[in-house]
Amino acid sequence: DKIVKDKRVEVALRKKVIPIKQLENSVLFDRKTVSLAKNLRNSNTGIIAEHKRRSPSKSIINNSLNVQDVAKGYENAGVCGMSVLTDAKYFGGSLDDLLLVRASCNLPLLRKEFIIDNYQILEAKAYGADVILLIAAILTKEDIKEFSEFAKNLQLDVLLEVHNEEELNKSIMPSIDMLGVNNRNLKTFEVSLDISKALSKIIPDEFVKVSESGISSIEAIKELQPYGYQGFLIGENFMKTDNPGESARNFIN
Ligand code: IGP
Repeated sequence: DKIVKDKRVEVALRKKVIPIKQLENSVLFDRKTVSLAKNLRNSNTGIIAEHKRRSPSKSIINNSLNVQDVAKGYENAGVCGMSVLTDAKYFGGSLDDLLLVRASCNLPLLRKEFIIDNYQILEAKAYGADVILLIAAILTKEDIKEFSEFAKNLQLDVLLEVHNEEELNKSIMPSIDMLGVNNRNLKTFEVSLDISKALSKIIPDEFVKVSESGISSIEAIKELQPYGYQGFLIGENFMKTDNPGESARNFIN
């Protein structure tokens, strides 16, 4: 679809500007990563807080905050990890956001991106990420295997995102650490926690289960925990406020 086409053009350009060798030689490339999956297993709140300026479904969410302040606020609140949108066109993010966040906190960081090429995984590592997202809806089973194994070799955790049973079935493999169920349909933008509830039953126990999108209350988390969810990816609900860190803290205490 459209996003994948845009990404292929973007990645081809990026490769010309910053060659692979240069990414591999960067200082952060040798940093010891932190495991988000491990953090989630040891937590009883499991919040992954997202930095999100805007989205295709909501347009502008928050354009006035400094990304480093947001990161420090989330870390002080005691979240388990942070997700940083790096897509510019649809979400107003960038790899510089990721770098700035890396410089301001010690949380495990997820590069939130439409990954279609190993090059983007090298970028994730070079700009300070600990985790990559793979979206089953835009990848083949072979892609998922290639990208997840590539990430594991770089000591990155892999969060694989699904929205239905078919996507889940092609995604079960040992190189995946966490299975994320997106409650939002990426085509219609409709959100329902029932998606997480239904799919939880067919996710094998060895994967950390993460529920993504449309989570706007502690009650929603309480509702999902009995289905085995240990991670909750929350963006808009925190970012739409003046103080996302404070909003996250309210979900933890
Ligand atoms: C966060 P929300 O509804 O709390 O802002 O959702 C996150 O789940 C969402 O940003 C997301 C996303 C994605 C964005 C989930 N999967 C894939 C871009 C691409």
